[in-house]
Order: sequence, then structure tokens, then C-alpha cells
Amino acid sequence: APQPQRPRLGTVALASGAAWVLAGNDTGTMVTASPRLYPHMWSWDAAFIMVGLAQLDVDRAAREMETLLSGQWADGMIPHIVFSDENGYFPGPDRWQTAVVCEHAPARPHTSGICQPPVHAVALRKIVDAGRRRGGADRRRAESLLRTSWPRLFAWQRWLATHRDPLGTGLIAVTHGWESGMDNSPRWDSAYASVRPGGDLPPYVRKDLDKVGDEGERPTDDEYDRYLWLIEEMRRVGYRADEIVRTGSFLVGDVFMTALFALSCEVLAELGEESRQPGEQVAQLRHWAARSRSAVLATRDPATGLARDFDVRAEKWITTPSIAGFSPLLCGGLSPEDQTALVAALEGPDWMGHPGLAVATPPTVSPSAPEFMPKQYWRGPQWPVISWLFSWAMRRGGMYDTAADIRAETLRLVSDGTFAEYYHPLTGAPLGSLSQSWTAAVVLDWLY
Ligand code: 9WN
Repeated sequence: APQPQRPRLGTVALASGAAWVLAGNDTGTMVTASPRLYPHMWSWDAAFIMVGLAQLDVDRAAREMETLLSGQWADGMIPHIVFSDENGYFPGPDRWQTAVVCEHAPARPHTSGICQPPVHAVALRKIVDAGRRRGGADRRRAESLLRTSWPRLFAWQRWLATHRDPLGTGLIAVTHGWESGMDNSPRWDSAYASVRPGGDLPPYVRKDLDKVGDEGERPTDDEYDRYLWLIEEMRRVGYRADEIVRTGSFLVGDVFMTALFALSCEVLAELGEESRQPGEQVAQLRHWAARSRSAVLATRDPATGLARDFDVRAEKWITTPSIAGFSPLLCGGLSPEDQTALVAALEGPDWMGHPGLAVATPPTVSPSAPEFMPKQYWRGPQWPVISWLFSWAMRRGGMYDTAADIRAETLRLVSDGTFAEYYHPLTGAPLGSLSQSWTAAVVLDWLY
């Protein structure tokens, strides 16, 4: 059905709107992921939010990093949620009980017990660059943040390399779909099919469903039972990282997470060199980056060239045609021919070039695939934050034209001014939460 014509904002209005969204979601110490659906700080959201804040206010961006790091666990893990005092989200601190059962978790702030993709080094890079560009107090603030947060981010990368490499190849594994950031992606369907919630799963009430336009935009109750069951398993083993990897029902080598890990190791190594951090730690980062880059390249499907996840429990490749298939473009390492072919596939008719798309940006699942569901969360919609990530990394890797196209098309999509969490790829309609912070943040970075 034809969509109602929405007003399109020009650049100045769009940038003001984005700044307004971030200000509106700012509690003073954290910019929550969204006003109603996610009233807390999420780990990878926070990183993208810092990217946006860096353009507006270096000190505020630096404080966001400090808030996030105040939730870092003693063993180095950055938890996927740092909770505010709001209680509008489930599962909240009472359900996780991280500090009650795990010595590594801080008592305050309250935190969840899993992690999310490591993109924080990219945020630090952006803050440092903004500070240096502006000079004066901004520069001093950014340099001092670099000194204090570099070792913390190093510890975070080390945690992933140490506790999340079950095969010893550099392929970083997730123990819960939420860790991937792409909660209900069809990538995880087969692995979740083997997660069997026990009869003793404590009862719970979801709080997310009445905060979006249509329940069909969110995961199902069946999926939620599995999400909650995995948390129950983890809580029962006191969130001990190695024990979860040894015994948990869900363990998948996540190629997208791995590519971001490799990318962040490189970015952090560069920042480490610039700020004279210990040489052996910088070398360690480069070593991890190289190993994980190779691991990403080794997952490629010989038939399609797309990267794949590996279900460690079932010992099988996951071939779902999702955006994660393009992970090599995030971390680099392809031969020039293979890179050209993968970019061509991304731009081709099964992806950005699909004739049915309202704007030519990457959908999360190929519209040509049977798994494609255009309204449902990570099963098809376009996520502006994912577009930003690909655009940023591809520009860094010298793929300037595609990077610029993704930027231009995504800006066209978000010029409706809703700053939606995700968009319907066939109609351009906003979906999920509106005034989503990371959408506003990446728009700001693009417009500045
Ligand atoms: C669970 C905050 C987060 C994002 C994730 C996105 C969604 C949470 C949820 O929202 O996940 O962590 O309740 O659905 O999938 O990527 O970080 O924006």
C-alpha cells in the first residue's frame, strides 16, 4: 500500500532534531538508549551515542565513556546494560542479580551479566579526534580521557580474547543472542531451537510490547522464554565466564562480533601508539586483530563468498543470508578481487540494489530470502546505526563510493525526523522505538 507522504527535513532541521533527541534522552550522567523502551545505558548504543556527542560537546561525550566504564566488571567485561534508576525495562537488576552472585560485577551501578559488540574504541577515536580538532580545553579533556580509558578498553578486548575464543581460532563467540546486538536475527534461529527453557524458569512479565506501534515489530514470547532461560542458566553458575562457555545452551561464533573485535583492536592499537601506551599491549592488540581477521575470512561460504557464523554447540555453519555476511568489509583483509566481489554483492539486487527497497541501504536480511520479514526487528528492517557502521568502516578501508552512497541513502531515510530504531525496507516507514539515541547520534556524525 502506498505510504502517506511524510515531511522531509533539511540538513539544519535534521541536525537540530538529532541534538534535541540526545538532549531529551540525557539523564545527566547517561543518554538512555531511548526514552520509553530502553531507559538505561546499553553498551554498544553508548559507543555510538559518544560518536554523536563528540560532535556537540567533547566533555559530555567523555563523561558518557566514564559512565559506561563505571559499570565495567573487575575482570574487564563491559556489561551490555548499565542501569539507571528507572524501572521501565525487563529484565532489570532484580532479575539479573549480577552483584549478588558474581564477585566481578560492581555493586553500583547495577549491570546486566552479558556483553555486546566491542565498538568502544571507535567511539574513543571519535572523541579524541573531535578534541584535537577543537583544541584548548576540549583537546586536554580528550587526551586525558584517552590516558584513563585506554587501559580499560584494553582490558575489555583482552576479556573477549581470553574468555570468548572457545575454538582458539580468534572467532569470538556469543553466549546469548542479545550479546550479538541482533537479538532475534534468523542467524540465531537454529541455535535457539536447541535452547529448551526449564519448567523452573521463574515467571516474568514483558515490558516492551506496549512501547512500540505494533507487537509484530518485537520478538515473540517464545523467543523471550529462551532469552530469559539463558540468563537463568548464567545466574545459576554465578556468571562465571568460562563456565558459561563450557555449559551454556547457546554458544555461537559470531562473525560480525569478531569483525568488530578485530576492527576495534586495530583502532585501539593506533590510539595506543599515539599516546605511548605499553608497546607489548599495542603489539598484543595487533596480534588479536590479525588472528580474528583471519578467522572472519575463514568463515566465507565457498559458494557465495558471504561470511558465516558457526554454531559451536551443534558444530555447524549458519548460512542465513544476513548483513553479518558482509563482516569482512568491516575488518578488512580481503584480496582486492574478493573485496570487489563482496562489495558488488552488497550493492547487488539481493541487498542494497533490491528493486523493492524504498532507499538503497543494507537491510538486515536479504529481501530475496525466505527468512525476510520487513517489519520484524532484526529479521529484515534497515537499521541506520548498522548503515553508519558499514559506511564508517568501508570508508576507512578505502571503499569510498559505497560508503558515501550508504550515507546519502540513510540520510534520506531518516529525514522523516522520527529517528526510529529501524525502518521498513520496502516502504521507509519508521519502526520500533522513535527518538532512538543511536539513530540521532549517527545522523549527527554524518552531518557535522
Ligand atoms: C536487548 C538498545 C538495544 C540494542 C540492541 C537491540 C535491542 C534489547 C531489547 O535494544 O536489544 O538488549 O530489549 O530488545 O537489539 O542491539 O543495543 O537499543
